[in-house]
Amino acid sequence: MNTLDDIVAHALAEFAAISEPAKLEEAKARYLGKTGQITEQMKTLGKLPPEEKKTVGAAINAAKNKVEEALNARRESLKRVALEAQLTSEALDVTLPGRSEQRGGLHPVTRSLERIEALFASIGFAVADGPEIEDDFHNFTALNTPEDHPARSMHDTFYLQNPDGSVADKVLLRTHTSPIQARYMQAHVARYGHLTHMPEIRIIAPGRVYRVDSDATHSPMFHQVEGLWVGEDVSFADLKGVIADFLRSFFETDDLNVRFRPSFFPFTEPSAEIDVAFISGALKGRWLEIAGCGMVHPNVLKIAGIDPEKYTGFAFGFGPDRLTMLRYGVNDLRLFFEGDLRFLRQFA
Ligand code: 2NM
Repeated sequence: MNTLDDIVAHALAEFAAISEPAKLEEAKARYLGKTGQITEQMKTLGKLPPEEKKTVGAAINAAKNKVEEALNARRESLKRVALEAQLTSEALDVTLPGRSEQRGGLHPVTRSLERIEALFASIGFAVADGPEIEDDFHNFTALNTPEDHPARSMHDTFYLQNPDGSVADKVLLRTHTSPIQARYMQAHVARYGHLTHMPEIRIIAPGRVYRVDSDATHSPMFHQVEGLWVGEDVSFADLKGVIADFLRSFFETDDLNVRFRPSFFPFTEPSAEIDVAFISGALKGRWLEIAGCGMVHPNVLKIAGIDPEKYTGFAFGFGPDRLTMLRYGVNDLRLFFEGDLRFLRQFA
């Protein structure tokens, strides 16, 4: 093998071993650059006798062409490899499903509250609300609850603290939605108290309430819907009709027994617990305590400025959380308030 063949063989081997374009250009310089090996061969031509120039020149050119060809071929090959790599890494699967919108949904208790509001609206009840931070007067005193009642203790009720840590002057998280009704009655009397015949009060008061209590069936925050109907001849019979009708509508079944069991509340007299028993289905036969009710106590009417000799009223209170558990077959109240989307999505 002569020198030229050696140079070509080396160049070809070197190019083949290179996989980076920049390195390939450096290698090119070593053969074809100003001081490259092929170029140096060209420079020897001048010293040759004229008769050899032609053949040696032709051989050098042929070698140069081979090197250039190999160089170009390697350049193309590296370009192809780079393109393949880019196409692979940037591959786009146009058959993948798109990212769809995440649809929100109403909380199951909110769905119940909306149903309850709609059902009572259909028999003329307006929706009333009020503050969740209440004072002792509206939460207890106006509702005929005595000074020594257990609900008034620190043990049962969340009292607010002053910034220095001392207990605020009997400011609390409302323990029921009845203060809404107490406030509503007072405002009603302020507007219509001068009339010989005040318009009837027919409201429901839905909302969050707070008690110091927490287990599978009690949450420190839960919901209540209370109702109030005050007028000139409102009776316990009206109460029974309204409640029984509501429960059958809410549970969408007439297969329902409803019973009123004598009970006691400071703000009603007489008072009753309301039980339901489903006639069929998973819960069939068992009496379930579902609400409390009664005729509004004369003292409650009096404190609001309503004459109990002229007006009577009934009131009731139930837990929409519990109604929702029964309607959907949920067995742990806490699931409603943990915010676990795996649970909540089932109602969306
Ligand atoms: C209940 C049970 C019985 C009730 C009473 C009143 C008011 F303001 F008229 F006095 N509101 N709600 C009431 C009566 C609530 O919940 C178990």
